[in-house]
Amino acid sequence: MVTKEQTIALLESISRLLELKGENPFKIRAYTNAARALETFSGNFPDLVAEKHLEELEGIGSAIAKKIEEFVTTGKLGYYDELRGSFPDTLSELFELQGLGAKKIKVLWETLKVKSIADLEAACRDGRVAELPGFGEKTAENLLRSIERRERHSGRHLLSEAAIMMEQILEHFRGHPDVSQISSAGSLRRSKETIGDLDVLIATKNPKSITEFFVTFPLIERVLAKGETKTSVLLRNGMQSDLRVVANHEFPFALAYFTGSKEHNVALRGRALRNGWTLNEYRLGPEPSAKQPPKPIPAIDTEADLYAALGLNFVVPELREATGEIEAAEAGKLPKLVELSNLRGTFHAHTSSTDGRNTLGEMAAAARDLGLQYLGMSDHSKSSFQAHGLSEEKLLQQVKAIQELNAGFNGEFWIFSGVECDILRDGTLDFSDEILSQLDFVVASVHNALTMPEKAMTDRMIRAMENPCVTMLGHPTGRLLLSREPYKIDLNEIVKAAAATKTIIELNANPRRLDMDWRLWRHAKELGVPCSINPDAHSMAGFQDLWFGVQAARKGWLTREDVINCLPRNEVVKILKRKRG
Ligand code: DGT
Ligand code: CA
Ligand code: CA
Ligand code: ZN
Repeated sequence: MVTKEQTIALLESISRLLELKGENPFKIRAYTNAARALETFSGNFPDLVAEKHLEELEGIGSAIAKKIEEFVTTGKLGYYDELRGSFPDTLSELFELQGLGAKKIKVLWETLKVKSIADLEAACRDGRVAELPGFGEKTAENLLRSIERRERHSGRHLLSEAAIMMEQILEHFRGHPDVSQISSAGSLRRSKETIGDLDVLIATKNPKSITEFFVTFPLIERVLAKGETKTSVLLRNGMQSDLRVVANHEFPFALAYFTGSKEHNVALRGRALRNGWTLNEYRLGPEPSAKQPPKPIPAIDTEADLYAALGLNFVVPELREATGEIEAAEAGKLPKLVELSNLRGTFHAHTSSTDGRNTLGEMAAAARDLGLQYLGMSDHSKSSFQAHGLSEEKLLQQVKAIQELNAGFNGEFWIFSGVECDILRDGTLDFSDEILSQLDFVVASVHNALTMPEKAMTDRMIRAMENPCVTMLGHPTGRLLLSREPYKIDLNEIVKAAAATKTIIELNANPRRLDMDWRLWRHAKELGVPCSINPDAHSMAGFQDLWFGVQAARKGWLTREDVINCLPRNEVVKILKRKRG
């Protein structure tokens, strides 16, 4: 069945193709508007289409409504296939490059016959791109850099984007009579911050029917390989997906094996061997070459049974990275990891007064609708002019507006007033202590002068943390996954300084950031540095990112006791105040 997300992807593809054709802007906008309208529609999508109510959504006209109906009822859209036919398939990969939109791609295609990234690289290198009107040498250089960056991260994708696509695949199989068990596996199931390919595992009595049905998934670009137990496909968004099909009794073994990580699997196999067993993706059996007779093998119906058979407590997929989880599972010392439902509130959100999309009231309502009891607002400070940072005056006005809103909540919800204050080049802050001390909390972040040498950058952040007004350090490394490297800093020193200055470190939940990285949290926890899982929300929908933050915290072995926004309001207040004496 065609889903809302697939329809949105289709509408967006159409608008890009129309732009490439040079169609009039109104027509192009009609498709992007329709995509936006579906994004915000929260009702039942199949019913909306079946009952012919599409046109009632603002932004969808009758022509597009008809196309959506055709796509949803037949799984195809003639108009789209025709449009696609007029361009080479490889042209779509150009859209993956930063700094290149449809207008420029159109020029490159029409004047230089550039139809792939390889063509573009050649045209940048031999100077043809620099000579094009509206391009120039600087643009050609930037494009080369984008191409290099893409190669460096080649084929990896953000967890958030992979997760959406996986939902679509699982949705495709929903209700299929031959599916006995189904699960995602691989790095996605482990909630890694970036994902190579999408691994799907299905247990069935009828592998043929499952494989045939998989290749009818509407978002497939090309089938790469189709076999009895494994099928690989390339999806339209450039991701690859591997489907493995097994028998029901093999499922727990295959699920553990294909979830990985490889290193975790190796450790499991080693433990099996000590009992005289061999473990692979299909079974746990006696090891023929074992010196002693194997121990009896218990019945295994689930992954948990498998861990139990190996003398281990169940290890959740997030922890299967071979960083000591096996030893902890053996000793019964795995931590009880934080869960999304443990969050009582959150910090770090922006409003339309700076670069956010919603008002203070709307952001508060969105946080409250998620069941949170408090929200810490932190718009940008004045030096972040590209993000429309607040002046002192505007900031104090916002503090007043927050007080008024709080008075109306009757204690059922609370907004903390704060700011995301720029850390200036020398480690001083963008606002004076006199201003900052009027706020409930301060997130201090680096937003400019990103290319300092490591020692200078580290000292800069440490100096900021030494200010008693600074409650927490925002996105400590500034990395943007798959697009911008972290600042050069000594994170161990930063974590040490956070402990010494009683500064909280943010786990920025934006799926492009997930900063500070999960690999450092155990160290931070040992030193007693608290974590705050912050959405860095720029719209009401931004609070949804908290899930990614929680998954990253879980990968970092954090429990609810390690995360300050699991505390009720009256207790979190004490933590916010503890540096200020
Ligand atoms: P990715 O796709 O690069 O983000 O990472 P994974 O972990 O999803 O890796 P992938 O897709 O190559 O393979 C899925 C899982 O299958 C992997 O986590 C562990 C298992 N696996 C794959 N190849 C091997 C192998 O050679 N040995 C062992 N022990 N396990 C393997
Ligand atoms: Ca994978
Ligand atoms: Ca794979
Ligand atoms: Zn920021």
